[in-house]
Amino acid sequence: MYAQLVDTGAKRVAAREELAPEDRAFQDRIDAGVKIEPKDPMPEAYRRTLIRQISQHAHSEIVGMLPEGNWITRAPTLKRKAILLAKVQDEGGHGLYLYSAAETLGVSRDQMIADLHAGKAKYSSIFNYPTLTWADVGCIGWLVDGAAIINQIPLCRCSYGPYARAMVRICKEESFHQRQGYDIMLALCRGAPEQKAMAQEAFNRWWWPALAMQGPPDKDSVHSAQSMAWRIKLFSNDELRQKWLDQTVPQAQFLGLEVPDPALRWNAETGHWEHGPIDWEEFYRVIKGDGPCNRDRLRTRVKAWEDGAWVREAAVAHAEKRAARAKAA
Ligand code: BYC
Repeated sequence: MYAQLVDTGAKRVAAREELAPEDRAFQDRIDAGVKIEPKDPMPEAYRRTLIRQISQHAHSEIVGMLPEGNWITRAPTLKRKAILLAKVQDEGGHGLYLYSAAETLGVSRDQMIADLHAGKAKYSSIFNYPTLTWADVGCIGWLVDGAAIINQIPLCRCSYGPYARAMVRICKEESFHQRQGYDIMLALCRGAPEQKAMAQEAFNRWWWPALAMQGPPDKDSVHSAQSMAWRIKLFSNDELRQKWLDQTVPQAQFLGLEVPDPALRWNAETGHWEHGPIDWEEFYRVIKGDGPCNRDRLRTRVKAWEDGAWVREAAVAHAEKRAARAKAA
């Protein structure tokens, strides 16, 4: 309903016998675990699905620098500031690897950024929430990077070579990000009652958006079935959400934090935690542009792009001069 910005043309997953011979050959390569490389033949819908997902992923990394960047000047100690600076820089690097991976599919970075700035391309819902206290920085690292790792480790084995290789580098850094977030929460929860209260208050605000960020429930997920058939996704949204829940609840218990979900329960039969209903209306409102910080995030990105125009122009002028000099020589 709120999807299909990039219409892949694939409304349902076609059975093998319905596929054209070249698409069947492609599917056989995917099923055999062969990595697809940029110059290999690929169905147009596969290429467009990858551009959609990888560019959105890149935008999430870049917009994801903003909520934490807000705390660099106010980090409580020099050590925390140095760690946070490194983390936010890492996110910028992740965005650049991912834009490069998407460019191998024939789309330019300028086009992807124009789509983001025009509000046509999405980025993760989670970055449309504000960071009101230092504990929010802890919650982002622990909960959001924790969710990102669960989503991204399988992507290291996805079918498209450049995306899978970019994810290997990214995942190495994400695990440090999650640990730094948990470390902030640990310090606050072992601190004064006011610090513990601040940790609980931030946790209450981040819990539900973090639970929703793996995407709509499987029954409403538009792209999952086809993306899983192409091994662009290896796990469904609900499977990823369950893994995150099972990992995170014991971590919250260790911190002594109360999960803000009265319906949360351990199911001894399945061996999994179960959560109460997620407010999907809020999720869709946020991804449509009406979250608490959507306008602010986009305004900041557009301003950064415009303020940086002179750097891009200078780089182009320098490259042209070098090329002209090389030609003359
Ligand atoms: N926010 O059919 P579905 C990070 C959209 S970076 C916004 O299930 P799909 C980090 C979806 O795009 C985190 N939109 O889609 C960075 C689709 O709309 P379109 C980012 C969402 O693609 C810095 C529609 O809803 N990670 O963690 O099969 C600092 C229907 O959904 C969201 C990635 O991008 C959402 N949360 O599955 C710290 C990982 N969820 O495109 C941390 C790569 C869904 O048709 N991406 N939508 O207009 C993926 O794995 C998949 O794209 C998703 C969604 C699981 C996110």
